[in-house]
Formats: sequence, C-alpha cells, structure tokens
Amino acid sequence: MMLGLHWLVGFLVYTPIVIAVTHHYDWNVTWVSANPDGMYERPVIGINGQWPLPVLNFTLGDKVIAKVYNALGNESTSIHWHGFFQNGTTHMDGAPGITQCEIPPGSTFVYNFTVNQTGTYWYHSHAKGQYPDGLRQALVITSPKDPYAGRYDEEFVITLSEWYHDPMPALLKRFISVLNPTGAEPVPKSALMNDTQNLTVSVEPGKTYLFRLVNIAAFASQYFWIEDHPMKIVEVDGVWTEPAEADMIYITAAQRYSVLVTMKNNTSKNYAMVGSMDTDLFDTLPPTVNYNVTGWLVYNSESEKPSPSDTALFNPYDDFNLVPVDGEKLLGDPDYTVTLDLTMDNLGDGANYAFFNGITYVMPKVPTVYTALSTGADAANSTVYGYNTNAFVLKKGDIIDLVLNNDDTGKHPFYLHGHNYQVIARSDEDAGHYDPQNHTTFPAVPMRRDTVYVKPTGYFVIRFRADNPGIWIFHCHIEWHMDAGLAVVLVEAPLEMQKTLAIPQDHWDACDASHTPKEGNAAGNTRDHYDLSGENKSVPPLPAGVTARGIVALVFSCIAACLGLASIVWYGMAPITTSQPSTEETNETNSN
Ligand SMILES: *[C@@H]1O[C@H](CO)[C@@H](O)[C@H](O)[C@H]1NC(C)=O
Ligand SMILES: *[C@@H]1O[C@H](CO)[C@@H](O)[C@H](O)[C@H]1NC(C)=O
Ligand SMILES: *[C@@H]1O[C@H](CO)[C@@H](O)[C@H](O)[C@H]1NC(C)=O
Ligand SMILES: *[C@@H]1O[C@H](CO)[C@@H](O)[C@H](O)[C@H]1NC(C)=O
Ligand SMILES: *[C@@H]1O[C@H](CO)[C@@H](O)[C@H](O)[C@H]1NC(C)=O
Ligand SMILES: *[C@@H]1O[C@H](CO)[C@@H](O)[C@H](O)[C@H]1NC(C)=O
Ligand SMILES: *[C@@H]1O[C@H](CO)[C@@H](O)[C@H](O)[C@H]1NC(C)=O
Ligand SMILES: *[C@@H]1O[C@H](CO)[C@@H](O)[C@H](O)[C@H]1NC(C)=O
Ligand SMILES: *[C@@H]1O[C@H](CO)[C@@H](O)[C@H](O)[C@H]1NC(C)=O
Ligand SMILES: *[C@@H]1O[C@H](CO)[C@@H](O)[C@H](O)[C@H]1NC(C)=O
Ligand SMILES: *[C@@H]1O[C@H](CO)[C@@H](O)[C@H](O)[C@H]1NC(C)=O
Ligand SMILES: *[C@@H]1O[C@H](CO)[C@@H](O)[C@H](O)[C@H]1NC(C)=O
Ligand SMILES: [Cu+2]
Repeated sequence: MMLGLHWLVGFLVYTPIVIAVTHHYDWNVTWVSANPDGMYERPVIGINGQWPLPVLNFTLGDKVIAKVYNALGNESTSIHWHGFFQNGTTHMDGAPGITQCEIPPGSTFVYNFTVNQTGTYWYHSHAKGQYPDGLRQALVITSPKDPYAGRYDEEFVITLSEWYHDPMPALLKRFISVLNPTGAEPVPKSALMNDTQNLTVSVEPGKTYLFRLVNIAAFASQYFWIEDHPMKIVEVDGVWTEPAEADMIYITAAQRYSVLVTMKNNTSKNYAMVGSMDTDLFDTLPPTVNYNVTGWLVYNSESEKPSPSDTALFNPYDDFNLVPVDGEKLLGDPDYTVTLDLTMDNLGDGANYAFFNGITYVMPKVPTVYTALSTGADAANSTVYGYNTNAFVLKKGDIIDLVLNNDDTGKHPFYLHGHNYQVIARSDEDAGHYDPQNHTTFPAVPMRRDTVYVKPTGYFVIRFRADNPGIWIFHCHIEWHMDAGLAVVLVEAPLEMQKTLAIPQDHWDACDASHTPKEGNAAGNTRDHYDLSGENKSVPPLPAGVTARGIVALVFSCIAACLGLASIVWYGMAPITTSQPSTEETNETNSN
C-alpha cells in the first residue's frame, strides 16, 4: 500500500469488540513535488514519497510507534500530535525546544504513546515555520462507544487550508524583517479543500454522513457551508457535543468540527460546498488570490457542478453555545490565574514581534522538559526556565484560569498543548480587558475545546485542571505569530514529572546530533540554576522614541534610494536573462 512500511500487530483485550492495535509507522520525511492549487509546482514535505500525507485512523486504546527519519537534508523536523493529552508522555508531544530536541537531517526519532481520546485531530511538524510547507494532515480516532457511533452511514475527512507558493523559510525571513515593520503577514495564494480544489464527494440520497472538518492552515480561518444542506455540529476539537444546527461554521487554523449532514431524498442536482477565507486577517487583498475554494456533494455525476451563489453575510454558528455530551460542569473557582496581555510591537532590529506581558517567546538553549528533569527542587521555580520562555509553573491538581486580553486589533486562535479547556468567557470585539469583578455568568456546562480565538481588542477566559504533568506550550496557531514569539510555556507539576518520566536514548541522540544541551537551566547552567547568563534572549527594544511609523518612513526612503541605484545597475548590466522566482505579497505598504 501507499504508506509503505505500515503494519498492524493486533492483540485482543478483554472486551469482545474493541481491538487495541499497535500502529508501527516507518516514516521517511523528504522533499517531494506538488501543485495542489493547479497554479504552481513546488517542493513540499512528504512522507515515504507521498503527498498529501496519509490521514491516520486510530481506535481508542491503540498504541502508536512512529519512527521518523529526517531525510530533508536542509531542515530539522518533528511531529506534533495536535490535541493529544500525552498524559505521562509529555516528551512525545513533538515540540522542539519544549518537549524534545529538534530532529536534525539524518537522525531518527521515535514517538511512542497510547491513544486515550476520540474525535478529530491532526499531526504536523512543530519545527519553526515548517508545517505550511506540507508536513500536516488530519487524524481520526474512533471508538464503538462514541456517542454518535452507528448514527450515520459513512464518514468523510475534509481538510481546509491555505497555500503559499514560496517556501516558508523565505517567507519567514521577509516577515520578521526591518522591511516589514508593521508585521503584515504574507497573504496566501489559494484556499484549499482537502489539499486540492474542485473536490467531489459522491453521496447517496437519504443517507446521513459525518463530515470531519480540520483546518490545517498556517494562517487563514475559513467560513464553511454546504448549499441547501444544514449541518449538525456534534464534535469540536475532540469533544463530543449535543447536536447544534448550523448553516455555516467558522474554523480557525487548528480547529476541528464534526458535522452530521443528511442528504436529500430525491435530487439529480449537485451542491456546492464552500470554504471562504476570512479576509479580515489579511492586510491587503491582492486580486489574484483564490479566496474561496469550492467542492461538491455529487448526487449525480452526469449533472453539472454549479458555482456557489455569493453570500453577502457571514453569520457562522457561535461555538460558545456548544454543550459537551459528557456534561462536564463548570470547574470550581481557580486556585491560580495566569493573565496574559497580548501586544504586537517592534524591537531594536526594526522587525515586528508578538508579546505576552511584554515578553516575546524565544526558545531556550535547553528544551524546557530537560530543564524540568535536571534541576531538582529548583524545577518548581519558573526562573530556571529563562526569561524569554515566559514560563508559568502550575501545581498538580490546581484549577487554572487563563485570562487572555487582546490589545491587538487582529483575531488570534490560541491552542494549549496537553489539555482541552472550558471556555468560560469570551467577549465581543473591542470589549477591552476582562474584569474579574464584573463578568457575565459563566456557563453551567461550558464548551470545551483545545483551540479558541480571541476577537480584536477583546478577551477570553479558559479554565482547566492541572491534571497532566508535563510541559505544555500555549500559543497562537497562526504560524506567523508563533514564530514572532506569541507563546508562553506552562510547566505542570515538574517534580511529579521527575518521578515518572524516562527519556528514551534516541531522544538524547537527537540532542547530541543537533548540538543541543540536555541539562541545566534554560542557559545550560548545571551548577547554578539561578545564573542564566548566556541564555537565549530576544533582540533588545527600540531606542526610546522610535516607532513603527518611523521605521516605515525610514525603510521607504531607503527602498527609494536602493531602487534608484538598482535601476542604474540594471541598465548598466543589460541584457540579462534570469527566471523570475515567484514572490508572495508581503505588503510592507500597510501601516496603521
Ligand atoms: C528516504 O527517501 C530518500 C528519497 O527517496 C532515499 O534516498 C533514502 O534512502 C530514504 N531513506 C530511508 C532511511 O529510507
Ligand atoms: C478547479 O477548477 C477551476 C475551474 O475549472 C480550474 O480553473 C482550476 O484549475 C481547478 N483547480 C485544480 C486544482 O484543479
Ligand atoms: C476509521 O476507522 C473506523 C473504524 O474502523 C471506521 O468506521 C471509519 O470509517 C474510519 N474513518 C476514516 C476517516 O477512515
Ligand atoms: C530546503 O530545500 C527545499 C527544497 O528545495 C526548499 O524549498 C527549502 O526552502 C530549503 N530550506 C531552507 C531552510 O533553505
Ligand atoms: C484516559 O482517559 C480516561 C477517560 O477520559 C481518564 O479517566 C484516564 O485518566 C486517562 N488515562 C490516562 C493515562 O491519561
Ligand atoms: C514504547 O514505550 C513502551 C512503554 O513505555 C516501552 O515498553 C516500549 O519498549 C517502547 N517501544 C519502542 C519501540 O520504543
Ligand atoms: C481527503 O484527502 C485524504 C488524503 O488524501 C483522503 O484520505 C480523504 O478520503 C479525502 N476526503 C474526501 C472527502 O475525499
Ligand atoms: C426523506 O425520507 C424520509 C422517509 O420517508 C423522511 O423521514 C425524511 O424526512 C426525508 N428527508 C428529507 C430531507 O426530506
Ligand atoms: C468569496 O465568497 C464570498 C461569499 O460568497 C463572496 O462574497 C466573495 O465575493 C467571494 N470572493 C471572490 C474573490 O470570489
Ligand atoms: C525563584 O527564584 C528566584 C531567584 O532565586 C527568587 O527570587 C524567587 O523568590 C523564587 N521564587 C519562588 C516562588 O520560590
Ligand atoms: C460591568 O460591565 C458592563 C458590560 O460590559 C458595563 O456596562 C458596566 O458598566 C460594568 N459595571 C461596572 C461597575 O464596571
Ligand atoms: C492523566 O492521568 C491521570 C491518572 O493517571 C488522571 O488522573 C488525569 O485526569 C489524566 N489527565 C488527563 C488530561 O487526561
Ligand atoms: Cu496570532
């Protein structure tokens, strides 16, 4: 089969139906070539020569042993299992600098864990800026005990995403740059549905299907709807919900929705399924971009596939109203509250960065998990994890509130590794900061998920129990913002981790191969855990009085001067024939 060396070793457990298996994957990660939007052939990251990557399908209780060999040659990699709690296996979470060392070219790394959840998930590289180059795909976990098992005829997995033509390393270099002082994110070229366009899904009249929708994008949220076919939301981010009728849903990067859709009884028509990128996120709207992607429910392959009609109004279902089937009640009052104020600003190099409480995330020299394991009792003091990791130490069993106040005018989808959380408050746009003394009544049974977005200059409050010892990064799932530092690290029950975690030898080998220190504080100091000299820090702030506006003016006068010079050189050198590389719009021109 396409997957190459994938074999299953089944063994019976003590129930008549459920068969727990071990999935052995032998993955060779390499560059392959693809052209998903039909506009441009480019290198993408494949597994065993295949792209799109295989959708994985696990059953509750299965074991996974994924042996990942990095044959990219020029980039390190990793695999993150998005939404997995990794309870007791935080070192299998796949986040370089946090729970492991990066897997350098030529190295092998084994992910080994047990699946203890059901629903719709995805897997992707967590190495800096890498997954939008293709190393991302959906993953499904089922159980015969799922609340909707047997209540539909068939299921389909459909990913949504966006697509760039330039490779991420080049885009990132232009994004975090003095030439882009406003931090305008590269605008993608196309929206994709299931890594293509014009997707067709053959359906039969009268049947009910479960559609598992996953947004595996780096940036764009999408509005999704099926013409003349109402949807019933039954799952968000691995949490089964009471059925909720929706005509349209809004899916941010990293979010998942399962919807039940019942087909019409009699029709010879086909119906458009639309994904429409939320253009509020883009600073400019180049006319050449494919903002919408269309697929079809095909009842009759002979009939035409109609273009969707224009929707003037985007009025998606408000996920705050969802109610988990398990009925988990609002957790009690918090033992500890983490308050994070989000800002975007320029640092001394003129580039734009993202901050929580004035700190932009920078990876430590020692991956945080190894600091937690090697600093003894000091692991309970957040200082040892370094200034720019913005670490918060959580006590085992505590109830945590995380308050996020967005002082930025953009929307941001936030993901917490290792947990899902109750979303207990979420404001509208422009509500300002959360006021703990004056808030709306929290829902009795709050919606739970692992990725939720904050509205422009608004806030949200999420609540969870610290019942999963490990190192969990909380970050914006817009890859541009993550790479600009929009993250903090939660160090949950570090002393407990010291008692239970054993790091396999191949994980240490990846550190040696990538020349990453494996012990001591964030700076690699094993003698004095409170001496952080030499730790990785962000670039220093701008001199007082210099603003982004000032940088824009400066940059433009420079560009004008350089262009003048370049045209002189150009005329001097003609004739020249070079092939023109494709470039993404980086919109330096936008200023607020
Ligand atoms: C991985 O794939 C590349 C390209 O096909 C091949 O050259 C290499 O031998 C493979 N490596 C392994 C370990 O399978
Ligand atoms: C989808 O169909 C449109 C219209 O026929 C075509 O222009 C486009 O190239 C197709 N996309 C792909 C990826 O085949
Ligand atoms: C996953 O496996 C289950 C159980 O075998 C099956 O019912 C389901 O259709 C599969 N889903 C996908 C998306 O392959
Ligand atoms: C590595 O090579 C690929 C394929 O040629 C390219 O797309 C990518 O940008 C390169 N990565 C870096 C960091 O240069
Ligand atoms: C597995 O999931 C069940 C049900 O959610 C939970 O009670 C149990 O603690 C979990 N076990 C582990 C090791 O995560
Ligand atoms: C996977 O982990 C289990 C339990 O920790 C261990 O017994 C087993 O040897 C590991 N397998 C591999 C291939 O690393
Ligand atoms: C979406 O793509 C994946 C991977 O190629 C495939 O397994 C799945 O069946 C596709 N979904 C549909 C609805 O065609
Ligand atoms: C299709 O027919 C069934 C059985 O006659 C009926 O219960 C159902 O409401 C019909 N569905 C639609 C969408 O008309
Ligand atoms: C994309 O779809 C939306 C909703 O129907 C529509 O308003 C918009 O004009 C479309 N954009 C383009 C470029 O076709
Ligand atoms: C952590 O260590 C720092 C530096 O020694 C000290 O100032 C601080 O009080 C300690 N914090 C706690 C909670 O012990
Ligand atoms: C409490 O919040 C509401 C709604 O945001 C606001 O109208 C009201 O003035 C606030 N009351 C106080 C005492 O701050
Ligand atoms: C992790 O496992 C422990 C028991 O081993 C359980 O108490 C806890 O609820 C689990 N946490 C999560 C998030 O599954
Ligand atoms: Cu963001």
